[in-house]
Amino acid sequence: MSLAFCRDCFAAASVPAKGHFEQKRCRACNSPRLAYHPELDQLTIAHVDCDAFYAAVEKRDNPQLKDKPVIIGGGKRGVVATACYVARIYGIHSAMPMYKAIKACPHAVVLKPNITKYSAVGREIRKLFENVTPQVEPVSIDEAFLDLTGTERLHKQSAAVTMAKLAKRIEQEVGVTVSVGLSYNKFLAKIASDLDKPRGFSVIGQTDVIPRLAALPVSKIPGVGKVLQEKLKHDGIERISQLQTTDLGFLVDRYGKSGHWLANLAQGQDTRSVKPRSRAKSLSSETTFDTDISDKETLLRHLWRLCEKLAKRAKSGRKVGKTVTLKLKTADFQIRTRSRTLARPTQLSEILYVHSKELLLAEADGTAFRLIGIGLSGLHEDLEEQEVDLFDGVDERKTESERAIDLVRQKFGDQAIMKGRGMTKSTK
Ligand code: DCP
Ligand code: MG
Repeated sequence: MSLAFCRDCFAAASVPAKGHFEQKRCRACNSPRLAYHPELDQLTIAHVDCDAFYAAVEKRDNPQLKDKPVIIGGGKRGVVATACYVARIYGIHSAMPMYKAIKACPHAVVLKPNITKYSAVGREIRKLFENVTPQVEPVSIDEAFLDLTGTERLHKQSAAVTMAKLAKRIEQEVGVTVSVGLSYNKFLAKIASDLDKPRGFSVIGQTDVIPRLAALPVSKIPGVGKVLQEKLKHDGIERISQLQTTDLGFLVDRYGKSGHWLANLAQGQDTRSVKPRSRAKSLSSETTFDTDISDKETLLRHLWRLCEKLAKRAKSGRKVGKTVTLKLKTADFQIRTRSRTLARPTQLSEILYVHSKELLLAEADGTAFRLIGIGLSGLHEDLEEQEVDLFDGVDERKTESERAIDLVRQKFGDQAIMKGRGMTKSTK
């Protein structure tokens, strides 16, 4: 397999046995889009991310917008969701307040997001991913990790060529462009996909990992948010090169577990595997009591814990579901199930709790129960987060606070925040 090829016609380019690859254009089609890396035939972990995704879909559907600066955003939060690459020339970026964006580029075309449409496009793209490998881990509406290990024999080409062909196919069949990062682990693949946007194809191997990372600011490390960036800056660390040379003991002293994590990533070490989503159609969680329970408050406390547990599993599998089912087993082993279908799918414990609580209160008439369980069915994947993360009769502040807590737990672990309802007698 070749170490260089053309990303337009896929012709192999020859690489001199010694010395640098200096060919500028494809000898077959004259395209300048050549891919070369000394380890090109060995790297199999890819990250794919669509370019200016929402804006790209809108441009696809209205060719008059093709060369215009397009901003998608506004709505409730009044911020930019994304800006096309023309608009980015004016300094516009995601999460910028809309008024600032319009000030920077008054002639921009501003469109409200159509999440339903973007989700459908996201699903179409995912099907194409799954054509090349079953090992696809979607990360968000427009990005995924692909593990192509072992596909070389099947496709009779390197993972690199498979990915370049996939990118071309997405352009032709879906009408949006993507950027591909190829490496030997997820962290590096993700870093790589961002290096050459839009329509990019970047490769990071063992031979160049250290200098490639060294050139980047720490903010490029996924998971290094504003707070950690500030703390690092305070310690004089702004670039990954500095993490590479800082004493591990110092990093661990200052940042605990995160110090280890940062030090490993700075060397390009990441042991996470690509995890395809499970295809479960329902999730459930139940508990059998040591002694039968008839007290409402005690049952509600158990119910809340189960809701939290179920929500956690739904979130980690990125699932949302529409039907909530309460299961009870009486002291004499009679099973009662009560279900409710929600107006909108959810994965939030607050919403699960509000509905299952009503179901439970209708049953908790003094009967002694030996088991309580909760289930969520009608599952599908949570790619339409903005669409499904609605309130369904639950206090909006509660759902927002649940999202905020999730972020903290993701970073610092489950014990970082416990909700009072699971610990005290209050079941509000
Ligand atoms: N998005 C959003 N709000 C944000 C960031 C993103 O609503 N703060 C939405 C709009 C994006 C989509 O998610 O189109 C994908 O996010 P990306 O971060 O991948 O950004 P883009 O695909 O728009 O641009 P890029 O080419 O940088 O990936
Ligand atoms: Mg994107």
